[in-house]
Amino acid sequence: MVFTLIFIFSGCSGSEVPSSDVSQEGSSSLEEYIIMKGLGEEEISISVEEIKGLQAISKEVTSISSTGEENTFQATGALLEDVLKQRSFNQKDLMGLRIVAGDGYSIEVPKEIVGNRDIILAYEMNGAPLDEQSRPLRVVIPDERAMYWVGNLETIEILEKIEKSEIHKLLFIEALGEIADVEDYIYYDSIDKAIKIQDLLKSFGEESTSKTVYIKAVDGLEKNETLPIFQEGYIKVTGADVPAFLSPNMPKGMYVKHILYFSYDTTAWVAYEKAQEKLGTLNLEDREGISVEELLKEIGLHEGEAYIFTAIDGYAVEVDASDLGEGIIYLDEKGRLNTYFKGLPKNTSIKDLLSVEVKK
Ligand SMILES: Nc1nc2c(c(=O)[nH]1)N[C@H]1C(S)=C(S)[C@@H](COP(=O)(O)O)O[C@H]1N2
Ligand SMILES: [Mo]
Repeated sequence: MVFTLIFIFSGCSGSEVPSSDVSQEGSSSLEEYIIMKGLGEEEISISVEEIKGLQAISKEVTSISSTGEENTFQATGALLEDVLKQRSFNQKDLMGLRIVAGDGYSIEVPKEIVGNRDIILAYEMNGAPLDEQSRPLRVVIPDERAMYWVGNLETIEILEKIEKSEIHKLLFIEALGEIADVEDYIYYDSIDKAIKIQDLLKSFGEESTSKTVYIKAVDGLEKNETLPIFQEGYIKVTGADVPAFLSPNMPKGMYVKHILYFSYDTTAWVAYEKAQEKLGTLNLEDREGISVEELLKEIGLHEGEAYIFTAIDGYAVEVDASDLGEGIIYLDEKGRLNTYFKGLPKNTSIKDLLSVEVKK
């Protein structure tokens, strides 16, 4: 029932009459339109008619899938640059975009892409009008990943800045199951375990001042997700593709599989298994694990003179930055994460590691 309703609501949001707080530019109100935010104080609505009236370009364009596969199309549409120019903006100066679709899909387009690529607002693909799913416009960014090619375009938001905060603390995703509630999560044909992100953030009592969450996957994919979207999701910790960010209410294209880490504010949540895949292992005596120094570098943990290592039971120990090169974090037979520092006293060998923090 709930799902049906969500479906109906989102299904018709693309072509509705604009709400009254939106200033109308151009003609009649029943036609298709998109919304642009961030060009001024008020959001503006731009009719698809207006976009079709701009200089049309028709171009062979290639998209890249998540597995690296390329697909080529003939796209016809107008350039976002022309829409911006008419309003005295230049695409090159923008810090980034967030593109939102009528079906709930949304993605942030970083400055490097916005500043270097054509962004086509396409109304025809391969010489035919867009299909029902993609109407009224599809964003086409040639030679970029298909995840940026947002169909069913509803809103383009110009971002003022892209957040990237300093990391002061890292926590292990593997340790989360021991401190937060884990629920059954149906993933295709299997019943896996997942943690509700809302619970997770609550149990750590951390109020984020940032508006976005940064997620990096082990294959190099990087994404910023809005905090509201992130908070509605789950981190799946068992079964295929883990750790994965997902939600039953979210378009599948927004899922992030094989997370290396995600961060918001000054905290990063790291998947040990993925860090090992990415960084490789180091042998110290008879133990094999990832180098503490390399891990902190990968996450960009802000340089400190000393770090505090804390176990799940609250046991904590301080280690000088100069000793990190001789330290590893390893997984034992019981599946616990431990630390080992060569040449340091035994009290630095932590069982069941939860976090590493810069000493203030
Ligand atoms: N509106 C909307 N646009 C979207 C998506 C979506 O779920 N909704 N998925 C994106 C992702 S992740 C991909 S890979 C491509 C898939 O495009 P295709 O269905 O045309 O192959 O569309 C992108 N644009
Ligand atoms: Mo995708």
